Amino acid sequence: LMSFRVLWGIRKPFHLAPGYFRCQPLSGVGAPRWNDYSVPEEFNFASDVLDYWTQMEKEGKRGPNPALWWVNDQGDELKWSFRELTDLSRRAANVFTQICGLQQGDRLALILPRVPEWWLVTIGCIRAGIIFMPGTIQLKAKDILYRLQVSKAKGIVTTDTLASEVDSLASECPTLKTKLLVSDQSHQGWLDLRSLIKSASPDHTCIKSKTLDPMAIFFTSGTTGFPKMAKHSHGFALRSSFPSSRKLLQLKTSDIFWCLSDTGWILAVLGCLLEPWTAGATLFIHHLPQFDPKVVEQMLFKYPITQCLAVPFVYRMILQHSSTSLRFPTLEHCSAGGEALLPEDQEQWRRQTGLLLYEIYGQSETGVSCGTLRGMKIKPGSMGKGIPPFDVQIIDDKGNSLPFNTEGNIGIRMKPTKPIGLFMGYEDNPVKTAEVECGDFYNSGDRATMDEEGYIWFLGRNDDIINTSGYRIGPAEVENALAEHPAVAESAVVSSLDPIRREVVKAFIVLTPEFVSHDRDQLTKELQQHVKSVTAPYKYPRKVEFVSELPKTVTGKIKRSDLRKKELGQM
Ligand code: BCO
Repeated sequence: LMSFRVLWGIRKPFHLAPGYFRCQPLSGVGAPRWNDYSVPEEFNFASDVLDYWTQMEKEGKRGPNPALWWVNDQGDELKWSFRELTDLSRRAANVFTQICGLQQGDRLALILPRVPEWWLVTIGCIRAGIIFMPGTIQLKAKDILYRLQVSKAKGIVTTDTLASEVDSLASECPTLKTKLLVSDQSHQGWLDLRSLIKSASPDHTCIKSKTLDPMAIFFTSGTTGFPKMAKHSHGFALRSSFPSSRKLLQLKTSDIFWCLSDTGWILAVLGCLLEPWTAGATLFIHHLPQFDPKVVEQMLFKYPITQCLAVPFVYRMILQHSSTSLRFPTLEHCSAGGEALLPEDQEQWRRQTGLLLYEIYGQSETGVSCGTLRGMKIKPGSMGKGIPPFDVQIIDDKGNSLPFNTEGNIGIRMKPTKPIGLFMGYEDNPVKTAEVECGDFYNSGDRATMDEEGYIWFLGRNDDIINTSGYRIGPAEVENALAEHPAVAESAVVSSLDPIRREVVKAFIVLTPEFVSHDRDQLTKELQQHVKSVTAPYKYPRKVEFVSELPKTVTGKIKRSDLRKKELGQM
């Protein structure tokens, strides 16, 4: 097999296909066959992709735009070229291995807001083979404790807002050896990542990672229990180079791409790292500690951003809060993912901005598995088609492909060969991994239909998982948080329709006798605040209903499905 480095050496990064990712005709019809790509045995995004662009810059073959263009509310701006990124991320890799003693295969929890160091840590980890585990800055002590313990993390990188929380639980994490801080202040017991990077050597030899070696772990919520660890290989990063993936956004070196995902999600690794930099484009980032649609709008007017990727809620909020024209001077292409896009939002965006809004779909287990490719006909309400090498089918509960226009689960073929980009499994959890295997398919648990043209129409979930504003929330996570409050005898948490957020978390609560006579509005606020304080605040119930009892089965199990169907207008 030709090495990926040689491949990049041909200096045609936008035309990788010929003879390399071989697409064989399927039964003579000329369509690319699923999972029929030659894959190099070794791949490393840092050395094979970023260092390629660094070389292009050195040879004057890339253009003047930076690789990273970062801004904040205070008017600070930072621009890093690929050359600087390479230099700094090599230093970061040396910090991890030489100063922290981390080794290939060790796990590092990464809980940072949108600060430039997030990119140095992710790339430094990729260079050193350290498995990074992104987490949202909204995580609270218990969430972090769980993550550190279950992953046996050797290190954590975070900011001073979470340093004390981590200190309060570090004694319960015997594997945790290294605490790295990104801050202007020093904190006892923590290493100062910025100054270590500054003084570290820029000479680092990138590991020769196998394409199927682990690269990252994403925590993802399930119907029961605590979040699972979806593990991805370096091949996940390789998938962004596949011609089929490149068709999605069709980024060029001259593009300035803004992905608004929080750094804790797989969407950030895709949209704020792999997609733009595979194309040699500029990644634009606003620090945006608090989401504000006005700020997003201002940025789209002020900076020469050409492409934007965000959850549908972000576009909806821009439309709702804007009183002026939304004809952005340089914006050409907009994509939405993380939750279903409403046709009315799509239409309003088109009317106000003159731009189409393209939908993408995926999960922490899959990355982007479906989408409307740039330039492809948009069918409002459909999230587009499966993106090779994924063979996306609608399947029944036994893993049989269903006929067109028949409701079933969204499945991705994983047998006889697992396609590059699909997760490796839930770490240390063969039972949960087996649960999502359905015949020859990975079963996403998302319900949909497929029409005769291969467009997929999302219908929702038939389990208790809540998807709100692009967050996937397991009801048990919220119920456990509520249970810690003395007012809560028991609770059931479900998804509920909402005019602004489309779906929100709703808690049905049975009060303990002492609290039955308390003011309900006051209690609602107190319980919401309580959830925000014990777990990541995005999970808090935006709706609360106090009930005298919860619907139960004869064996005493709470029937969440009855409540959910009622809330979603399905009964
Ligand atoms: O609404 P409230 O103000 O009452 O509460 C908000 C926050 O104010 C609050 N909060 C945040 N940090 C806090 C805090 N409270 C106390 N302490 C803190 N440290 O908690 C609530 C959080 O809700 P939110 O995050 O939804 O807030 P907001 O401002 O409405 O944000 C809107 C979005 C759209 C920016 C946000 O919802 C978001 O980022 N959503 C996207 C998530 C995402 O990226 N999903 C992609 C997942 S990956 C995937 O789908 C695969 C695709 C291939």
